[in-house]
Amino acid sequence: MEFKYIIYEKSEAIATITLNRPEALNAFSKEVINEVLQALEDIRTNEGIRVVILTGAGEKAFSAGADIKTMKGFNALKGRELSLMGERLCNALENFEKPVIAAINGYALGGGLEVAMACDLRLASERARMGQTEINIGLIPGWGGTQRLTRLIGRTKAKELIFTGKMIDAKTAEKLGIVNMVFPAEEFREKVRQFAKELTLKAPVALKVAKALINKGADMSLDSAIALEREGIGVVASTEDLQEGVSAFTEKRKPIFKGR
Ligand code: DAK
Repeated sequence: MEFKYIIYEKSEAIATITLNRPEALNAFSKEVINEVLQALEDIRTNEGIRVVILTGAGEKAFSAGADIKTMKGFNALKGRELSLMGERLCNALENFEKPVIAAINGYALGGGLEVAMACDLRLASERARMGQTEINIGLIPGWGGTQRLTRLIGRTKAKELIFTGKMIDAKTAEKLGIVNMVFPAEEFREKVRQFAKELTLKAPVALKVAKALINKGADMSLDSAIALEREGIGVVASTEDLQEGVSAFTEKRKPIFKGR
């Protein structure tokens, strides 16, 4: 597959999508979004790939958000189109049937943070800076940020970040629960890879079902969500991988899961 705005690599059951417009701090244009969606479709149908890493090229940015330069002369139709593109990308990441890790190597601002929040886990370099900065250009988050940020950290802090448009550092983001872990910049890529590698060794069906239950259950009543969990565990209980896990445990060896 040939790409112009992303780098797409596959090795050791991990696919890495690198947003590759460092001269524009990896801002999301329509073309970037389309290429990420194409790569995701390739990963979806590739049984050998178990985990996805989404990151940014260069040392400076994961992504500085939607491409502000394309917003000149904006109107309702163009705004709607931009909204649809971002929604498609965020929904594709959130509903993707394999774990997606956002590796936040630098700035994650506006739409950049919104895309990272649609991923399952966020690992940050200590150099990373994050913010819903849209208010500074007279806008609000438009790719789900008002909702995903609020669900992640609660209304009080979400309002503070969205109303002020201020940037926070990686450690503050970790304390707030926006990122899972922070690593030193010089070992960031390696640490992310190690983390992803661990996930490649877990049972793929169990990961897929756990992800769906956590995502769908969050918007349901506890009773309905627990009923859904019961159905989910029914699916996982019928996998060959569960039998492999049980055998490995009793034989005191590491399991080899096949995703069946
Ligand atoms: N878009 C396009 N280009 C960008 C960009 C962006 N978001 N951010 C940076 N760049 C470009 C800069 O223009 C500059 O390009 P040249 O001038 O060299 O051609 C290059 O990247 C390097 O940036 P700087 O020179 O500014 O670098 P600094 O280190 O001085 O500053 C910075 C770094 C991250 C503090 C600064 O670049 C900055 O403040 N950038 C803007 C960040 C931001 O506000 N991001 C939020 C974007 S708004 C919608 C749905 C969703 C959205 C909008 C509408 N609807 C449904 C209607 C989403 C909106 C956003 O994401």
